[in-house]
Amino acid sequence: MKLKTLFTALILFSTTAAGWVAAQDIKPRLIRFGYGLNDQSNQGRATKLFADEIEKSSGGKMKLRAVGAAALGSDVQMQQALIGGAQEMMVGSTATLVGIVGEMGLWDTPFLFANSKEADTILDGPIGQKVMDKLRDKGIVGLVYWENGFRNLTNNKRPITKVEDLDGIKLRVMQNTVYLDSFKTLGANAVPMAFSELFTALETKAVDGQENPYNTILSSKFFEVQKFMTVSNHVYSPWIVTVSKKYWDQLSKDEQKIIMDAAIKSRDFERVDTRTEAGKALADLKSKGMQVNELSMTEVARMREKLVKVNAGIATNVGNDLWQETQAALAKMRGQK
Ligand code: TK8
Repeated sequence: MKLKTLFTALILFSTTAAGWVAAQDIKPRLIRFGYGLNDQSNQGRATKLFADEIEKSSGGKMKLRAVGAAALGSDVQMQQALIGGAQEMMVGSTATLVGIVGEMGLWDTPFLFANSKEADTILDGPIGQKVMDKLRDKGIVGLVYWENGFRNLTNNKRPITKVEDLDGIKLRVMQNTVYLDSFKTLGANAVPMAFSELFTALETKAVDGQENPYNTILSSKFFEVQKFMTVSNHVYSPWIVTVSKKYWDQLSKDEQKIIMDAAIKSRDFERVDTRTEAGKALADLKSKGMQVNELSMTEVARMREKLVKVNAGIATNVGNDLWQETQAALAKMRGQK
């Protein structure tokens, strides 16, 4: 009898408004976080750390549900979901944001950064912030840049030892005009395509080649479907961690801080992890059977020479002020060495 009373009381309590609100409060805030690579990749590892940090520092009140391998969609599809508020967060290439914020095309400038120190300084400094802040008006909040890395060419036709070797190679590029123009200028038959479709396209020989950092060539197992790799380091590409502005604006200042602090930790971890992996990846890729050659200094210089006219177009598209400011900041850093 006593037990039955308690039971009834419990049911009554849990169905009252107060009980319902209390239950809602305990429910963790679930953040859907999408990314394009698999969970074994540098992107996957940093996402795991980011998720752990958020859960830890929110005392379990906030939870990141990370979904890799583009299972929530390609970079472009996820960006749209963020803008619409159907998805909370993602990490992906800045290159795929160029259609939304033209200034993002700055990072796709071939040979913009000479090394990762230059990349970190510019991306984490006022210029990187300025470009990131442009996203807000479009419904996206940028938090931090992660390293995707310096990109190298792979293909199934031949080793690229000189610019002319790119002639007619069907090369998948990221979906923006800078990449398209750059590789067309170099003579390749550039095909824009979402990353999520790339492995199959290489496997079925719909395209001959692609370009990505060592880490991705390794983690996405492109070595299984690509014979030649050419070390060209033709561009440094960043990833960017972003939040739906609709979601961000609903969060308290404390909740925003938890996410931001975790994002900074994930960035610092990700860069070290990516660079460590990249340092070993070349040997790994060779041992997996890839035939690797390094583009000579002379050929790199020829490539840069050909791409000068692309740079003029980028300057116009991102705005001359931003272009000049970036060039000046780089010149200053290089002068200080
Ligand atoms: C992953 C992509 C990838 C990028 C590409 O979603 O598309 O080639 O390098 O990292 O953003």
